[in-house]
Amino acid sequence: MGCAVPYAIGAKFGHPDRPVIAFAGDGAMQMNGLTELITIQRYWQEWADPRLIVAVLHNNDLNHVTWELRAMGAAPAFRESQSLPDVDYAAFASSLGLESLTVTTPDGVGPAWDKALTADRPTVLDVHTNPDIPPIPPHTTLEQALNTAKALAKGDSSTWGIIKEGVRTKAQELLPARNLKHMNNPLRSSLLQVRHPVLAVKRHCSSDAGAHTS
Ligand SMILES: Cc1ncc(C[n+]2csc(CCOP(=O)(O)OP(=O)(O)O)c2C)c(N)n1
Ligand SMILES: [Mg+2]
Repeated sequence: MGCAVPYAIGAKFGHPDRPVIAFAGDGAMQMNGLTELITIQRYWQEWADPRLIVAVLHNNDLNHVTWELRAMGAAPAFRESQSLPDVDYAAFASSLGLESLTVTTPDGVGPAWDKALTADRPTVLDVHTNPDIPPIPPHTTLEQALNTAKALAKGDSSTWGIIKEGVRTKAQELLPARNLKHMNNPLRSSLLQVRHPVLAVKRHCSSDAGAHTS
């Protein structure tokens, strides 16, 4: 946690002629990413290709750990430790003279990436995301599933949101038209337009890799 933006800056110094993309959680941005945007503001004009895109996954929650506690400890979300103050990441970036966009709907994702990938300076994409979508790892155990169900049954404040998103996701799988839209994912098609390979930076450090592939 907290490594994406500093690693992205390092990648830019290693390959100033290539675009670099970092995906960062909002908790990580509040930990150190926001201050590292000041580093970007200081140095970006030295880079031959000025594109450095920081996509902030804005869910107002330390979500990885919220889900970890549900799946491993059968513990409902403990808001006092998990919730984050709401911050306007795009406004902060703008105040530094960086490009910025706020994305609040799925349809806004494609155009935002198009703008970021054609910008003449680094960009912060403030992407609002839903903390109630389970980050299901590839090998979920029965114990993890049961723990999560127990946590929700204990009165987790997100119980109904999680059920709603679960039903909606299942319905999308069953409706072919929606499926097609999902397959033609706008981020993927925007990235395919970039001529040189893009360096994507992981959100969380490897110590977390066992539980989630984030
Ligand atoms: C330096 C450090 N502190 C704490 C953790 C434990 N940890 C892993 S993920 C996480 C929450 C991350 O929250 P956020 O950045 O908002 O990302 P989200 O999971 O919400 O997408 C925490 C506290 C860590 N991996 N590294
Ligand atoms: Mg978060």
